[in-house]
Amino acid sequence: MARMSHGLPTDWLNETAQRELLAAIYAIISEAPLYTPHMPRTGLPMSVKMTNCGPLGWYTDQAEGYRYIRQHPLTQQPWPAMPEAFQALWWRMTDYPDPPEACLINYYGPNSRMGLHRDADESARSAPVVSLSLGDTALFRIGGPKRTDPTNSFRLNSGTLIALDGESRHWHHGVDRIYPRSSPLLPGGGRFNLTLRRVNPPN
Ligand code: MD3
Ligand code: FE
Repeated sequence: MARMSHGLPTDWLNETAQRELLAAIYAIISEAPLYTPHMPRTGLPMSVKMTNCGPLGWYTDQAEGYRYIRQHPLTQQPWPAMPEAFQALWWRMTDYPDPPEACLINYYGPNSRMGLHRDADESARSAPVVSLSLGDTALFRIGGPKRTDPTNSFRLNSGTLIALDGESRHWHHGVDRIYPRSSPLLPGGGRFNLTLRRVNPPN
């Protein structure tokens, strides 16, 4: 594993591995379609579309806000099982003793972005987060524990794996933009990001 200038452990998947994971994502979406999440209070739609696999999935709507739920909000079915190949990314990037409980699948179109935020909906506060980027390159921004801390930006291109662990787990971060047509991986263009998470502390 390498450590980039931002200090986070990173690794890369080759094109064959990327295509295999992409096929698994399309299989999940055929059962658990992408939905548009809505912000708490304002009810404004997010520009990123989402779905999940694994026992728990991240969701937000105007009425109840950010949370993890066990069923797809539209189909009411349990989230599809997490493919072994996704769990393997977790074991490859962390030495956390328990398997991930949630895999959020974010889809970014040409105009999608994600504002600066912290991930704070998991009670397993010391567990790492593992992220995989597939498709178009994203301009990612990461700051510090305070919203006003200085930030660093770097590009996440297709096949990049990052583990957010220790202090970085609680830092502000966001996606400023994606670079349309920067990758040939997705037939219709755009970017998928997988985030593997532990939600509940181990027993
Ligand atoms: C840094 N997703 O879903 S992944 C999110 O590219 C999210 O879709 C972004 O932020 C995306 O919440 C970034 C990389 C990532 C994930 C979790 C983090 C970076 C993080 C948690 C803490 C600090
Ligand atoms: Fe996040």
